[in-house]
Amino acid sequence: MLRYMTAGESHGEGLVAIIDGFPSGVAIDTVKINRELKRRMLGYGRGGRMKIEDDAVNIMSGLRKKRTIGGPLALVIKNRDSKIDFLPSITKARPGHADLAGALKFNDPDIRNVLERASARETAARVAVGACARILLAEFDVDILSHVVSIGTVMADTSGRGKACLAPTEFYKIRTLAERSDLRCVDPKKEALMKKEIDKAARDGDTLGGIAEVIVRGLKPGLGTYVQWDRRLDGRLARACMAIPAVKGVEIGAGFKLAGIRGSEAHDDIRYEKKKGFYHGSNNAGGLEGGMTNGENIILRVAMKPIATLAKPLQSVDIVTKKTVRAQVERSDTCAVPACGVIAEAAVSFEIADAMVEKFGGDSLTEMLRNYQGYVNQMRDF
Ligand code: EPS
Repeated sequence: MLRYMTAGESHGEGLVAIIDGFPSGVAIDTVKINRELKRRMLGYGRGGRMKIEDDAVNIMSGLRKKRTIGGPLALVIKNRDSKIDFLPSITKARPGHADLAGALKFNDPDIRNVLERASARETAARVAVGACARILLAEFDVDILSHVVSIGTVMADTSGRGKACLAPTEFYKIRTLAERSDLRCVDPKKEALMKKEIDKAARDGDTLGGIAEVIVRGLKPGLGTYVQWDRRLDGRLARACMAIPAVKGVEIGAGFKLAGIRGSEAHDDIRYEKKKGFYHGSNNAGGLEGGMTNGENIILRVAMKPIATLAKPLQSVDIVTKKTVRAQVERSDTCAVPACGVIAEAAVSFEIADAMVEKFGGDSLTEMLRNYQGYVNQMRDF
């Protein structure tokens, strides 16, 4: 199966990821990976670090003549800001960050050693991994987008979502609008209000969270499985997205709303047309039923809490002197919800690629495509 690990500190030499189990024969264009890395760096409300870095990947293994050969892919992203050994110690724990629990866990009174690895900088490596997964998924016409649904109290107008299945044209329209927007938001009026809210939070020395939505199209039914709890794709996606720094909630399809409506309203009726095959009349399930894809778009939302580093810091304790202090102030972002959406795209891409490898065999792309086509034919003749 596909798996990966990352290494690296926020101000160390760089970030490293190793992907194991990637099929052979896939053309990997680093331009595509770098494009994803750049998307992660963007967004209104980002801090000073993003002006310093120019994230780009170097692939050190697993490729020959720009094609995968079946061995592990080793990805390296260099940090420009790499002064880790010269940074001062920190003892004033920031509420909401890993600082206090990390210092206690690793028995280390210098929070610097905690935050260097706990920093969301590590997500650059996850995005590079997700970009490789995305290149694999493109071979099967699977496509993925994210857009920002809310920042603070400002909600974009996404009414109608879930009522009907997204037509491909609508998918690409959402993507075009999101890519054009500073906040990855498809609603320009609400985007303007979101920017105002971010400006106000910055003036107040405060931070803001929000919600980003990921949509995946082009999926066949039957990825993932209900036969064992830990192989359910909904659970795998939720875990991967919940593991993004600052994410406190993951919702699939109509999610929490489903708890308050009747079954007759909640479930997506099943239809059949010779040309289309089986499909659903709506998509409250967010493309997942019984822990498997059901052939509709996957729709998933991540709720990001406000960034924990505040310019006007909260009350805390100095972990060495035990005195009441104001928390450490570090360079940080006012709002990183657009980046969180891009990271969620990467997390989702990886989990879906893993499920594809699981279903269609992962040694070579040729084998996967043959098995995929066989499955498509099997469903056509069902
Ligand atoms: C980030 C890099 C970090 C932060 C931010 C995200 O760099 P630095 O600490 O040098 O400014 O800007 O991390 C956090 C907000 C956090 O809480 O960890 C990045 O590359 O995304």
